[in-house]
Amino acid sequence: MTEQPVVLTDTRAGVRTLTLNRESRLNAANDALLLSLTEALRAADADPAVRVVVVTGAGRGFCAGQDLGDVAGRGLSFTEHLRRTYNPLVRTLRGLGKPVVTAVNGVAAGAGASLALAGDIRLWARSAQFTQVFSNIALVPDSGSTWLLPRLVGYHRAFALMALAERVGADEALRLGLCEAVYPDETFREDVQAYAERLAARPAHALRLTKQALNAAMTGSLDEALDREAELQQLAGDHWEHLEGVTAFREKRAPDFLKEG
Ligand code: T3D
Repeated sequence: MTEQPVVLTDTRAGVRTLTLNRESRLNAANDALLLSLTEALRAADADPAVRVVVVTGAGRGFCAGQDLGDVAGRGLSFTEHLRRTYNPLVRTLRGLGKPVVTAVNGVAAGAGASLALAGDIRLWARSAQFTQVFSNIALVPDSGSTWLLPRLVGYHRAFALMALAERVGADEALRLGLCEAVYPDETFREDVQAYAERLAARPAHALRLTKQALNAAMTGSLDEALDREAELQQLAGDHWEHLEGVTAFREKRAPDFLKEG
């Protein structure tokens, strides 16, 4: 019997969906999954037919974090392991030149919760859950959670979520700003595809520059952001997408940002 890939790839209408595929382990991450996902993200970035990337999970889980059955005897320190697997994954995901949607279909725990936060857009199914489970096994949050979570919810709430590892459901996630929208479980995959197709129809070059500006602004000063915006605006303004946007506005029609894609 042929073994199933740990990451499934599907492309429809400019949307590349990457599905974590270790269903019986709630898509807990082993090295094969982490390296395959990183590779798949890089391939999506390089493929001109792809305008938006969706990361989701097979079955009832999004990702249960590190596969705890895959740790013993791996012969790497924690530091080495993070540097070789999770860190390149998170850097690749956050640095992608295309919008990334994390479609959280079920439980997101540990590094899986970090991954759920790392998307540019986070869409949740009604039954999804988020838990900073690291302290249950006396580890510290990794894969970017210590950077992203306090920026979303503030230091104190982040610490409480990390210290108590309580599960956060969809309504609270929406209230806390851990996701942009919640959809019914029954229609989740179609709702995600429809959202991603809306993103795919937006101006790809301008969105790439927008991500660059926002990501840099998250660590810099207002002064630096103003200077960067002025530089990136020139790149956006010189691009055909801008001419199309302005022409469409004048002609009172919807812009077509796909025509040169
Ligand atoms: O380099 C390094 O190693 C450091 C990196 C660390 C990164 C991390 O992510 S550390 C955190 C690791 N993850 C966890 O500690 C999560 C452990 N899992 C849970 O706490 C719970 O399973 C969940 C909260 C995720 C879901 O609970 P529930 O009740 O919905 O499901 P369940 O029944 O506990 O799990 C279903 C199955 O998935 C079960 O297998 P079974 O009994 O049906 O054969 C369970 O053992 C398995 N599973 C769930 N999470 C993991 C897992 N198997 C391996 N590793 C897991 N992380």
